[in-house]
Amino acid sequence: MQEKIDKYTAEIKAFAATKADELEAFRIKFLGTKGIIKDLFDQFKTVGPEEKRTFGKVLNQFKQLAEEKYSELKEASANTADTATADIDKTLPGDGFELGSRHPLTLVRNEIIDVFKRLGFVVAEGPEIEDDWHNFSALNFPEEHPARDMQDTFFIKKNSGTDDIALRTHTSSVQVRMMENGKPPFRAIMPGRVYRNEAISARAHCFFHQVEGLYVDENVSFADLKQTLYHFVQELYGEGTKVRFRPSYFPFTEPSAEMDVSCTICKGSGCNMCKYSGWVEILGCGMVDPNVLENCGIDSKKYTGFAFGMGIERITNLKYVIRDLRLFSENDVRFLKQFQSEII
Ligand code: 2NL
Repeated sequence: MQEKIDKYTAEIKAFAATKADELEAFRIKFLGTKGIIKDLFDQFKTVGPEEKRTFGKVLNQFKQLAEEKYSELKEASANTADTATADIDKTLPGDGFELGSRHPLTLVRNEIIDVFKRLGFVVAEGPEIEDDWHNFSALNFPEEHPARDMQDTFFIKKNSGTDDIALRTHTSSVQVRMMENGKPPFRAIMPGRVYRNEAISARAHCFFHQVEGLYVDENVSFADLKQTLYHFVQELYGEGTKVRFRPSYFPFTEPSAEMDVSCTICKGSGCNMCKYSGWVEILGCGMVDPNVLENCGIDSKKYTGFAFGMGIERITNLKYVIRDLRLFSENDVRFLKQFQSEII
């Protein structure tokens, strides 16, 4: 018995497994229910009292040695691991993760919305697929108006003129729906995507984004329009930005105007953003044509209103000096990640 113990003690001391299956074989051989230690203890039961005294201690020490060896190797293998994880260099820095960023059009749209919200305007949205009435007829477009033409409008269904279904060409259709379904006063802005059947280039796209605004109440005047839009420009481009109004024409407003701001890049001294004029056009506006109010069921003798519309792309180009409209829809991350990241 002593001989066996000596032999196994040497074997245990020399054992240095690194693989999990070798370690498991060790456990089964020495510590298993049919293992060597169990066997030795069984033999121990049969020896005389004299031998029991000497072997009792030796056997317990032997058992302890085997158990200690096993737990020591088990712990070591858990730390270094014996499989593929052994190849991982834990001193390397972890993978970073990048935050996304807001699309520049979203940033500018939100800025525009915020200014008007502070003035008490609400935000309204509507469908991108519209019927002729909401996109054209209610807005005083004559039957033969060129804007209805196939070249400008994406028609989904050509029925009989007034029954046509098309992608909306402006968000004015949302204002028509609002006026038809409610009662004045109205004070709302309508952001959204609109579509025009145009060839894509640096300066034109088949879709773009608009914010339109509408204010209808008793005694609303052109002075209210001018003051509201002047305030908007001070908020958006900073105090001291100049504005000027030029007469214009839209079927749905009378009188109509276009509004320019002093060039935000060169402050009016002349640069290629403003084509050396010192002024940049940013929106169209006017007093809502009485015909439009009547078409929407509003008494044009009692109520007047102003409306305006602007392209978000144009405002964004001016703010960030972007010269190619295609950048907005190509989703090139090198372009997108230059804008404010999302802060959660
Ligand atoms: C532009 C010009 C404009 C409007 C939009 C409007 C809507 C209703 C009644 C009257 Cl329901 N007007 N909207 C008015 C003037 C100009 O947009 O250049 N947009 C990009």
